[in-house]
Amino acid sequence: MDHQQTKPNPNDTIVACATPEGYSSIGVIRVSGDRAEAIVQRIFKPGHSETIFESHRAYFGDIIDQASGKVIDKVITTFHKKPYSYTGEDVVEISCHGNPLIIDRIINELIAQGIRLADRGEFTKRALLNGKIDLLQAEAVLDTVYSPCEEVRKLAIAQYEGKLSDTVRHIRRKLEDILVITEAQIDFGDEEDVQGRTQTARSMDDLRSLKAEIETIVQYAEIGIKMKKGYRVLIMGRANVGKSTLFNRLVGYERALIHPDPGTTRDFLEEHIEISGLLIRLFDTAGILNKPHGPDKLAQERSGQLIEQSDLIVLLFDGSEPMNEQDVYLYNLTKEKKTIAVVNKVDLNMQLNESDILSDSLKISAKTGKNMDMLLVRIKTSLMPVVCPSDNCLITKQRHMHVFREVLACVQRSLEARNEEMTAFEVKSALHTLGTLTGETLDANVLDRIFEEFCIGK
Ligand SMILES: Nc1nc2c(ncn2[C@@H]2O[C@H](COP(=O)(O)OP(=O)(O)OP(=O)(O)O)[C@@H](O)[C@H]2O)c(=O)[nH]1
Ligand SMILES: [Mg+2]
Repeated sequence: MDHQQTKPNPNDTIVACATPEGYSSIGVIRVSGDRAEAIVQRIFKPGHSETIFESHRAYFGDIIDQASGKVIDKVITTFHKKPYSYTGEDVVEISCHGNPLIIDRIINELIAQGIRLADRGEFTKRALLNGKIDLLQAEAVLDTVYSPCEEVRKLAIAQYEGKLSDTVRHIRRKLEDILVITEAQIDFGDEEDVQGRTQTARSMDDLRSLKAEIETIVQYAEIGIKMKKGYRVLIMGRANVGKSTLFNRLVGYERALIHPDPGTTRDFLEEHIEISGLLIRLFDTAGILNKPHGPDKLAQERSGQLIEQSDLIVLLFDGSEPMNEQDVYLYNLTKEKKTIAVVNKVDLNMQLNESDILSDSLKISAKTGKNMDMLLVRIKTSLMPVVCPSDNCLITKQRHMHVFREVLACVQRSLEARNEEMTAFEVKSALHTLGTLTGETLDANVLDRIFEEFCIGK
C-alpha cells in the first residue's frame, strides 16, 4: 500500500487493514480514535436508514466513493464505543470483501476525510497507553498472532490473559512490603515481634523466599524461549540406514530424495514440523560413508557441524545389517549429546547384533510406519523431560528473562547489604527493574522498538 504517512500524533484517528495483504473472502479495516465514528459515517450508507449507531452492533451497508457517489463495496461495520474496545478508544471495524483494490480504496476514502494510516502496532500501543493491557500483554498479542506451535500458543494466550502480569504483580507486592518494613527500620530502629524475631530477620526471610521464586522463573525461562525458537532435531546415521525415508515420513511428504545407493543425501535439509505441540526444526543429514572423498567428505563434515547446535539426535541404525565401524564411530561422535537410538527396517530380516549401544533402542520401520507413534512420544519426552511448575508464567522472551535476572541480582544484593539503607536501595532498584516488564518504568525508545516488531493493523 502506498498511503502517505504523516507525523504520528497519539491523538490522531488512525486507520489500517487488519487482515493480510492478498485476496481473501473478507478483509477487515480498523479505525480508532475520537473521530472514528463520524468519519466512517461520512462514507458509509447503512442498508436501513439508521442514523445512530449502537456500540457492539453490526450494520450492513455500502461504502460510497465520495467523488462519484458510486458504491465501492457492500460491507458490515461494527462500532465499539470507548472504553469498551481493543484500543480503549472509539473503534469502527469495516468488514469488506478481501480484495486489495477494495481495501485500498476504502482506506484512501477514509484518509481523504482527514485521518491517517496507523503505525506498526499502534492499535496495541494505544491499548497499552489507555490502560487496557500492560506491556507483557501487548507483547503476548504478537505471540498470539505468530505462535509457531500449539504449546507456544497456549503460553501466549495465558500471557495475554495476564498470567505473567499476575506473577509480576505478586513479586512487586512482596518487594513493596519488604520496602515498607525496611524503611520503618531506618526511621524507628529494629523491633522484635512476639516470637522475639527482629523485623530485619523477617525481611531477610521474605527476601530469601522471593529469591527462590524468581530463580525458578529464570530457570524455566530457557524452556519457554527454546519452545518458541524450536528444537533442533537431527536424523543421523551411516549411509543408507533410511534417514531420508524417516525424514519424509515425519515431514509428511516426499521432501528428500531416497535411493538404495549410499550417499544420496549431501546437503542437509531442514523442515519445520510440530510434534505433540512442540515446534521441531528437523534436519536430514548426509550419511557417514566408509572412505568419503570429494563432495561426500564435505557433506560428512557438514553433518558433524550440525551436532554441536542440536537439541536431540535421532541416531538411526539399519536393522537388516550387522553393526559396523561407521555406526560405532557415529555413536561415539554423538555421545555427549542427547540422543535416541533407533533401529530402522524392522520389516526386513533382523541382522543387527545386540549391543550396549542399542540397549534402550526403539525399533521402527520408516518405510511401513511401524512404531512411528512411539518415536514421536520418545522425541517429545526427550526434549521436555520435566513438567514445568507453572507453565502459565513460562517466559518466552529474552527481554523478560534479562529483566528477571536483573531483579534477581538486585534481590541478591539486598540480601548481602550491610545496612537497611542499602537494602532499601536495592529493593527499590528491583521494583524499578520489574516495572520495565509491564511497561511502567520503561524508556519510551525501548517501547517504540518493541512495537516496531508489530505489523501495521495490529
Ligand atoms: N525395507 C525397508 N527399507 C527401507 C526402510 N527405510 C529406508 N529403506 C530403504 O533404504 C534405502 C535407503 O534409504 P534412504 O532413506 O535414502 O537412506 P539414507 O540414510 O537417507 O541414505 P543416504 O542419504 O545415502 O545416507 C532406500 O532404498 C529405502 O527405500 C525401512 O524401514 N524398511
Ligand atoms: Mg538420505
